[in-house]
Amino acid sequence: MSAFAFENRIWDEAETTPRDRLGKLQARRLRELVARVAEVPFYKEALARAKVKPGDIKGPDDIRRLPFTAKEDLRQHYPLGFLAVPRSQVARFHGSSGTTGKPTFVAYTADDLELWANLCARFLVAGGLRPEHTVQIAFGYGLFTGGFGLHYGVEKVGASVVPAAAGNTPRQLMLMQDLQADVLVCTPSYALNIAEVARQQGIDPRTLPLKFAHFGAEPWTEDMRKQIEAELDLIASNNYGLSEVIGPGVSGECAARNGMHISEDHFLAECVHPDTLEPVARGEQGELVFTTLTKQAMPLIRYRTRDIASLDSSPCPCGRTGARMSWVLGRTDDMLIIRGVNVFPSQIEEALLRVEGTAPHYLIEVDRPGAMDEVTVHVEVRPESFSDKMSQMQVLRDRIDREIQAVTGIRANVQLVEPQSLERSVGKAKRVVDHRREKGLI
Ligand code: DLL
Repeated sequence: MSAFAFENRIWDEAETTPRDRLGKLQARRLRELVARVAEVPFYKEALARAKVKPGDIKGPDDIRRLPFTAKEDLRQHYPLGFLAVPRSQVARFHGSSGTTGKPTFVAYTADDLELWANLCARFLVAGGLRPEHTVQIAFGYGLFTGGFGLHYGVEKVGASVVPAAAGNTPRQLMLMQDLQADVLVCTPSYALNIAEVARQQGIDPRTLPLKFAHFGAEPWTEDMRKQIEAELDLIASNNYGLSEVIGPGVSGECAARNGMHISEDHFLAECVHPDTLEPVARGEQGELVFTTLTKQAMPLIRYRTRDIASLDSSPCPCGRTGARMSWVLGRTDDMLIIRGVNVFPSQIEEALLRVEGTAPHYLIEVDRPGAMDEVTVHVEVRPESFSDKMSQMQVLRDRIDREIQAVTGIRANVQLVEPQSLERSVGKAKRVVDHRREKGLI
């Protein structure tokens, strides 16, 4: 798709605030934020240690004087130690599922919910949503922020919602066809799952009524986008967010497709080296860090996302002035260190999608049977390319092997598996099984 394949519309004038004014607005909001969190025990202590008072904040760069907040800090103050308003002002809770079993809770006041709906409306409109659309939301509705966040965003724009929720794919197809949903909202991996189930039912996915899609909540790649757009014949946009910061609505793509505009009037973004925590040079990849400038119930200062991406604040032809973040390469906690080389699952995805005959379904298994790390990449073969002939499969395997080596620099053991043999997910896809972790080796 070329740039501006659909009309560029802007939801909120604030999205085009000139950058010098934006900087001043951020500084003022940052001062207010520091004053607001002064009674949150974690920040009270951290700000006292850093010897910073609200009046010390003169410009957005003064953010560097403030302390970081990590997921671990939220866990240590479980469940609601970061609440900055009286409990009676909380209108809703959400949470992110934790690997430890307990979620991390986030809270919203009524104003926070209103802001959230507006922020989702921003990226939805930037990605082509119009009031006349019918949007099928196939995200989980519950503690996960995907379902409710997008739901209220779509309603704010004035489009109609089909709150299908995640799962039951045959029913998704029925709803889509019977209600003529022309926009799909879910994870990119679930969109592929929907296309596959359609084919199994004898429906050509390209004949479904879908025209646009807004995907997010998991790392994916430009090649994956091409694949999904071709399979479902729609225009797919990427949007990003995380529950601790607000949920979806932190950033999203516009029609120019050159990164995801961050709503910088509400989230001050930094990109730091994950080890030194020093800012990386502009345009370099690093860990994204967000400060919630306006959130009331549970504001966070310098929250470390663990997401690796880069920032670009050069002008965008769409007129929005918010800096753009690149697509997320992956999370630092999903980064695999294989024989000393850093590898993100998204790089394996990129390599696989370059090879014709492979399906975009894969699972990376890592182990250390002896002294060395070993990586096995299980890759599904497309039904039309699957063959009993060893020689044909060997050629395919060799090509994948070469591509993985070219993209990541590591040798992997490639296992071709039959079509539809890997587990499908209805939400965030699980791409990695690391046996080294189970064995306590990492
Ligand atoms: O996934 C919020 C969300 C819902 C975003 C729906 C977009 C759409 P969490 O469950 O807290 O919140 O997970 C947040 O998901 O730190 C990233 O690692 C990843 N993530 C979210 N969006 C993207 C994206 C929601 N567009 C974590 N690309 C984040 C890559 C993403 N990764």
